[in-house]
Amino acid sequence: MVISKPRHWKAIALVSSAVLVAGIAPQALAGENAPKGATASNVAPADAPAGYYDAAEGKTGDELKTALSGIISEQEVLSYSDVWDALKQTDEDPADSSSVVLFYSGESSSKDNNGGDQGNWNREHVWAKSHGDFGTSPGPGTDIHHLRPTDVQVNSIRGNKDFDNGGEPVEGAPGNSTDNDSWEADDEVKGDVARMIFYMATRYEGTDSHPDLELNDQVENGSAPLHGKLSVLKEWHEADPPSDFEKNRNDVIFDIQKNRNPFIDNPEWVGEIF
Ligand SMILES: [Ca+2]
Ligand SMILES: [Ca+2]
Ligand SMILES: [Ca+2]
Repeated sequence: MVISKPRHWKAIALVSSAVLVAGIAPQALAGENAPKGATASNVAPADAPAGYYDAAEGKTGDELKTALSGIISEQEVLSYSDVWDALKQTDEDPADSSSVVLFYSGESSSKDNNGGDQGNWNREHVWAKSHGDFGTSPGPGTDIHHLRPTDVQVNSIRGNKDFDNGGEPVEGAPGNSTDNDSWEADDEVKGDVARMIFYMATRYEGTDSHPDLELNDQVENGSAPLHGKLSVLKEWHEADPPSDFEKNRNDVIFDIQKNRNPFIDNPEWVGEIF
């Protein structure tokens, strides 16, 4: 059940400022996913713990990517059924602890509205799981860094398309566009998409039992372990820097899965690696 469309982040910024002036710790989350009137149900974002990225210190290019891959590969691995409960925490609506914010549309939906029917939300694989054909067994297909609660029908329309600009507005998520071979995410989540794809390409290097995931500059990648388009995703990353909602999500995932998305913590690393 869709109950509201939270997009009014400026009001939250004002509330945060007022709270600061009053000398009380600001806990409201500013960002595209913080609805008007949001109150503190999540704590403010934290940074990576001291030392987390020490092994990446001073490195650039492929050496940096290898170091980051080693750091973020130290993680808990969830089952696909664990993912339901995890997403209820990672994507909780800051204005309503009984709801999640749906990806792409920005709408709010009851946590209990998960399922496979029209009007439900389900588990969107932002890195399309057919790209590398890894399915939903524990591994990349259950990695909550790139899994998001999404309206069933919107998820179905996105399918396994690569990301690119262009197309017609998507029914049920009109800020997003699609054509026969690609998906353009809403401006509010363009950078979120990009950083999730960069995370997947860095985490999965073929050094364990999972495929080496990488980016290329194409669409229609099919079942190859590749996702496009690199040039567009780099633009999206620049245009939409990490929001407080996205940073908080990284912290919640760190609690659950025990690893972080380095490109949310250090956006400049995208240009060093990709
Ligand atoms: Ca296209
Ligand atoms: Ca964003
Ligand atoms: Ca890789």
